[in-house]
Amino acid sequence: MLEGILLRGRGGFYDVQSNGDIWRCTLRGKHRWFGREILPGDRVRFQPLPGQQGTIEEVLPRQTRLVRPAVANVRQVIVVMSLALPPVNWLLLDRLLVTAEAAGVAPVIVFNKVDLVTDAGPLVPLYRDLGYSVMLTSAVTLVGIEQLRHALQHNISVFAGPSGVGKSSLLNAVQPGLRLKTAAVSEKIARGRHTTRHVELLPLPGGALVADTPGFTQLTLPAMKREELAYFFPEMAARASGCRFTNCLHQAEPGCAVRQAVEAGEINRQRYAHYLEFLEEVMQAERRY
Ligand SMILES: Nc1nc2c(ncn2[C@@H]2O[C@H](COP(=O)(O)OP(=O)(O)OP(=O)(O)O)[C@@H](O)[C@H]2O)c(=O)[nH]1
Ligand SMILES: [Mg+2]
Ligand SMILES: [Zn+2]
Repeated sequence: MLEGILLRGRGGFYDVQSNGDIWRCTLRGKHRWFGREILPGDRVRFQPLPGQQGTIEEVLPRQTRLVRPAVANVRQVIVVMSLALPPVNWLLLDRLLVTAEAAGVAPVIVFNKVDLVTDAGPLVPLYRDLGYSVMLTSAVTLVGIEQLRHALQHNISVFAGPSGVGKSSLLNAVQPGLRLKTAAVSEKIARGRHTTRHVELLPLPGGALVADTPGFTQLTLPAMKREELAYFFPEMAARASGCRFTNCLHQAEPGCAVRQAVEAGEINRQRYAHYLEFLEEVMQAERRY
């Protein structure tokens, strides 16, 4: 038996990377898999067959599982936003950060298309101050590409962000010859569909596995208790112990250290507004369970 990582599954075939080779596998005993899922990123055990083929016998326990994109064992989400067109979707950025943290996956924020702006704007340093890893890149001038390449090494990463921000272009810049399809923002809108459609892990030199994903702007927050949300906002988590009530949700409670920090300008108002919006959503979802 060999062990490997599933890169992609399509049409009943599963490509598994093991010791630098790719094995084309099928699933042993279809009925045994009923109701069980197998995702790119899953570590699997397979019986090797002649001609670099095999049968997958077992999926090993997962460390993480992202819902969108559905990839297992992801170590980091590269959240890509564009500083030009399309403009930064700050709400989606915060949503992606919360989603990543809740799944136990480290977020890396990439502000792309720096070649098109003279000033990245006041909110970009905010995220670095919050403790996030922030990169400024250009797939055209290749600014920041080496840093991005380095971050991808020996890791399973997924790229996420709206359509047209340059996720595929960045991967092409990281790995010349990859030739992922890209398309102008205007064409994407005109065609009304994404350039990147299937989710698969691409093996890059340096032991990197990366998933390019179709752009999206809709994303449901993962199920969580309302008290948990503030943990995923570092600036609030750091102050919550100063609140009068231990179960403070930082809405309108008296003696709330988070609100005081917002009033004092120590917590960014937009971030706080997003927190309140997400809190509503989390509470709505709680009622459905
Ligand atoms: N000027 C400039 N243009 C860029 C940069 N990165 C990407 N683009 C352009 O932006 C457009 C969209 O790039 P894609 O790589 O297709 O975007 P994507 O995020 O993969 O989009 P989807 O696959 O639809 O989700 C293309 O026309 C790219 O050439 C950049 O750093 N600078
Ligand atoms: Mg793409
Ligand atoms: Zn509070």
